[in-house]
Amino acid sequence: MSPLPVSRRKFLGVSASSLAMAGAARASAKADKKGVPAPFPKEFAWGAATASYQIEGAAGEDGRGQSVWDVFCKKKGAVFDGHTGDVACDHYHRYKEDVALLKTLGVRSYRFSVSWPRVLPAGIGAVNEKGLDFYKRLLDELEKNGIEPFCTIFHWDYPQELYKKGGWLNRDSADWFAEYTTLLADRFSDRIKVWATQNEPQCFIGLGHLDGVHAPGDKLKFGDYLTAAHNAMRAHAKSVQALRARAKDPKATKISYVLAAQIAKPASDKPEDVEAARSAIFSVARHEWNNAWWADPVLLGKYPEDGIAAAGKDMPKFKPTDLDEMKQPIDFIGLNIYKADTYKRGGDGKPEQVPVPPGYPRSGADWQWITPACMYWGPKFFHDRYKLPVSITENGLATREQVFLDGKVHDPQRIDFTHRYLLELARAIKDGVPVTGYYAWSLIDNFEWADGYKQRFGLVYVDYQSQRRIPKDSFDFYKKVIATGGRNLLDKTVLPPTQVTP
Ligand code: BGP
Repeated sequence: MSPLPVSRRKFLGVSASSLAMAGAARASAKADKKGVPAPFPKEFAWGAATASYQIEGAAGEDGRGQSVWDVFCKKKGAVFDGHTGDVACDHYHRYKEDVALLKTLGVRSYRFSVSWPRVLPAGIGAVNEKGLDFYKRLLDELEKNGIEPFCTIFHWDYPQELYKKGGWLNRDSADWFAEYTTLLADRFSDRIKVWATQNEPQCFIGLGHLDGVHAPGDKLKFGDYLTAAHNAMRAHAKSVQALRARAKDPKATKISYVLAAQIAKPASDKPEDVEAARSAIFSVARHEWNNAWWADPVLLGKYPEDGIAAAGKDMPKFKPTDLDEMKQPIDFIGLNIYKADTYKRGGDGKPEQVPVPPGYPRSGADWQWITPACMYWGPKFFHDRYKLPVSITENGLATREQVFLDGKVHDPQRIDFTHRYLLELARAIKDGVPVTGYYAWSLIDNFEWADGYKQRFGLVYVDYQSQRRIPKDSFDFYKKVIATGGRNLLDKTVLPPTQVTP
C-alpha cells in the first residue's frame, strides 16, 4: 500500500486531519515537533483493568472466605474444562511484577477490584486484617510507581456466607454492601479517590441468577430475579452514600457505576437511523441485556415504562421511598464496551435490527463482532441521556494465542481492534462527549469466568504453568498510544474505509 499524504489519510470514516483539529481545540493536547496535536486530552485517564477473582488466586490463603465463584467452579460442567480461580494468575503473590508491567505500559490509572470475602470472610462482621494487608501492599506499590488506583468495590465474587442468607434476594443485602463499602472507605479512602460500586449488574444478577450460567448458577423465577436486581441497585446507592459519608476527602472522591453497556449503532448517519439506534439502546425487553433497567433507577430515580410493561405481573413490590433512595448522585458512568448491534428505522417506523452478515469479523469470543463505531455511539448516547461524563472502564478483544517460535506473542488482531476502536473514541471526544478515560481489558490474560482460561484478553500473555508473563505486541502498541496521546493512531497508513471491513 502506498503512503498517502497526511491530510488525505482516512481512518475508517475518521480523517487524520479532522482528529488533529479536535486535538488542536484543546489547550491541553500538546502538539509534537511536526505540529500534530494528540487526539486525546493530556489529562485523559489511560488505564488497564483487572478483577480480583480473575487474577488473584490464593483462594485458601490468609483467612479469605469463600465466594460464590469458588463454589460454582467446583460444580461439574459449570466452567470450561473444570477451570477454577484457585490459582489464576497468582497475582496475590506476584502483584509487584504486575504493577511493574503497568509502570512499563505507562498507564496513569489501574482499575482493580477488592475481593469482598478476602476482607470480610463472612461478608459482614469480623474483618480479616491479613486480607486488607494485601490491598495495602498493592496500594503501596501503585503509589511507589505513580499509578492512580481505581477501585471496583464489587466485581462478582460475592461472599458465599451471604448467599446462604439469601444473597441479593434478601432486602438486607443492600445494608451488607454498605457495611463492606464503609470498611473500604475507612481503610483506603485516603489513598483511593476513584471508585466504582459494582461491575455489570446485568451479569452478576442476570447471568448469575436468571440464566444460571455464572455463579451462583441460579435460574430464579422472573419476578425473583427482578427483586434481586432491585436490591443490587439499592445496594449500589447505599454504597455511594457510605463513600460520601466516610471518604477522607469527599471533594476529591469520584464515584461511578459500571454497566455491561449494550450498544446500538445506527446503520447510517441518516437522522431516522440515529434515532432508531437511540431508541433501541434504551429500550427494555424481558431479559437482562439492556441498559435502561439498570441505569434509569439509579440515575433518574425511576424504572423505564417499557420495562415495567414487559415485567407485567412480575414487577416487584417495593417501598415507595426506594426509588428516591436509589438515585444518588454519582460523578461518572463506567461503560464496558465490547461491540454493538446495528439498527435502522424499520418500515413501521420502529427500530429494526440489521442482521450481522455471514462471515462478518468477530473475535475469539463468539459474541464479539468487531464494531468500532460502538466507541462513538455508546458514549454519545449515554451522555445525551444521563448528562454525566463517561469512562470506558473496559474494552478489549479475546483471541486464541500461543508463544511463537521467536519467543514472542504476536497479536495483530488486538492491535488492529484497539486502533479502530480508539479512533472512534477520539471522534466522540472531538464531537464534545466528555470521555474521561479508557481501560484496556485486560492487563493480563486471566480467568474469564465460565470460559475459564480459554479466552485470552490480556495485553500480557500468561503461561499458567510457569506463571511467566510475556508482554504481547499489543502491549507495545498501547504503550505508544499512551505515550503519544493517541498520535500514533494517526500516522499509520491505512486503506480507505470502503476497502476495509468492517
Ligand atoms: C466483562 C467483565 C470482565 C471480563 C470481560 C470479558 O463482562 O466485566 O470481568 O470478563 O467481560 O468478557 P468475557 O469474560 O465474558 O468473555
